Amino acid sequence: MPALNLRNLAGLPPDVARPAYDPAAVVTGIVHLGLGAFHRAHQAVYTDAVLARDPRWGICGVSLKTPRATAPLAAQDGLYTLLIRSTAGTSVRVVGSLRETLFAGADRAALITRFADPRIAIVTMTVTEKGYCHDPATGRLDLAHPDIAHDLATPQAPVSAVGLLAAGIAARRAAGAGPLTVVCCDNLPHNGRTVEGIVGAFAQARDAALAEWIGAHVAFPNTMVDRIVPATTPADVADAAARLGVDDAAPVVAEPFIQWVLEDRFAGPRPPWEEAGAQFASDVVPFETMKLRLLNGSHSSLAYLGFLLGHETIWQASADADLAAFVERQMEEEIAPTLVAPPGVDLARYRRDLMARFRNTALPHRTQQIAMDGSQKLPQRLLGTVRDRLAGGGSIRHLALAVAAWIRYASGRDEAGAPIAVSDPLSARFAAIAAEAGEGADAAARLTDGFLGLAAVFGADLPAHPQFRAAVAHNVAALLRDGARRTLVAHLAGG
Ligand code: CS2
Repeated sequence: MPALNLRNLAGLPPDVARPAYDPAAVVTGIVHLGLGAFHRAHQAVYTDAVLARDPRWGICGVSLKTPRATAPLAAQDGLYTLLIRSTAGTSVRVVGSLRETLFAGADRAALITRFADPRIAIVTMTVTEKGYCHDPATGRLDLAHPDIAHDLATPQAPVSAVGLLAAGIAARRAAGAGPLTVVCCDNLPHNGRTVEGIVGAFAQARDAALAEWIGAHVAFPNTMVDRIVPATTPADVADAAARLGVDDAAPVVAEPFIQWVLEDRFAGPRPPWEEAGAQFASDVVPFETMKLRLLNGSHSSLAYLGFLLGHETIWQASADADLAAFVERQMEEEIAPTLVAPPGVDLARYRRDLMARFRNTALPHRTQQIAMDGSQKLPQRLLGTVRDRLAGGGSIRHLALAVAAWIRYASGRDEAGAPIAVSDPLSARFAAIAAEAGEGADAAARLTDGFLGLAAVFGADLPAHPQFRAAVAHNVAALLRDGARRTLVAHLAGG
């Protein structure tokens, strides 16, 4: 079969939605760093929906680590399929907003030069939590990170997203190409402000005048992004081809739900994303805290406990009555009380809708995928909530079980004693802690002490908090002794 491209776009089957504009007539106005599935199912879709009205916002999509996405997309003129899956069926849409692709590993100089184009006004980013090379517990740049040390030593050949951004902004400043807006679309707390601090610290270490220019000319709005987008599987690739009648090597799959709330704080022009359903707000923090704590906090809880219980996907974990009862009670009793409802949002309804989204059987989302990089995710998903609960004198018994499930998972052996493929920047530390904890009666206490000693995750305050330490230790011991099922059942019976 021929591959999807601009020439065969018009001949696709009639039930395939396609761009309502001529992709060839679009001008590039956005550079996007991190060309993974999430970007292609989220920001690129909002942009696709407004290009007919305003063709200035084509996207130059950049892959940082591998050409896995850029190579097929370049061969397909940037076109790809979005398969939206629910129990009601699948809808199919070809997205055309990706007008250029670059692989930073091969096209670094071209990429840095791209920032100096005055028609480019926005840089969006989805580089995952660990891509910011920061300390997850504090949100500050980790100057000791090997990629950051490399990029400070050789600023013209950066390997990190932060170093690339700084090099690009320096080129823009030198060219007099005008102000820039950097829109972080990763699940970090106060993501705009956090990235502003990280990029500012990097620039400061490189060149104080650059840091000053960034302070005056680059805006970093906070955003809340939401859409469940599992990794694409070979079955999805086959399904896209069957529906299109041409091959697509880079389709993405997503749920029907989509949300984007952006702080209205841009340094220059921007696409009219509100016409595609995005919300602009003066304060995004209540939206973002709600989403990180309720959605992502529950997702991680389902992933760790679900994995230990033998569930491969989130919908299977959510169909487990004990586990569903646990995450519902965790949301209602411990997470929701820490939140301020954002304007127009009913938190009880939001929680119910989340459970329905998790139960989408048409969208297998692997617990192992969500379990990745827990060291980078726990602080904003579970530990901020723990801190607020402790400060207010509230119970943390559910949260402590979720944290213990992470420790049990990250220790690297499942309940049958088989190794777990733990993917995390700190996985070598985890393995050392687990080896040191060994077996036997005190293993749980040693494991708990070792993990709580990870300051990048827990900071200095939580390990010193007797209630938190005791609750986590109790649950780690129960998980090791009794297994996840008996621990969960006893937990639910315990009040
Ligand atoms: C998930 C998120 O992989 C994960 O850790 O929790 O990617 C989640 O699906 C999205 O944030 C939903 O918006």
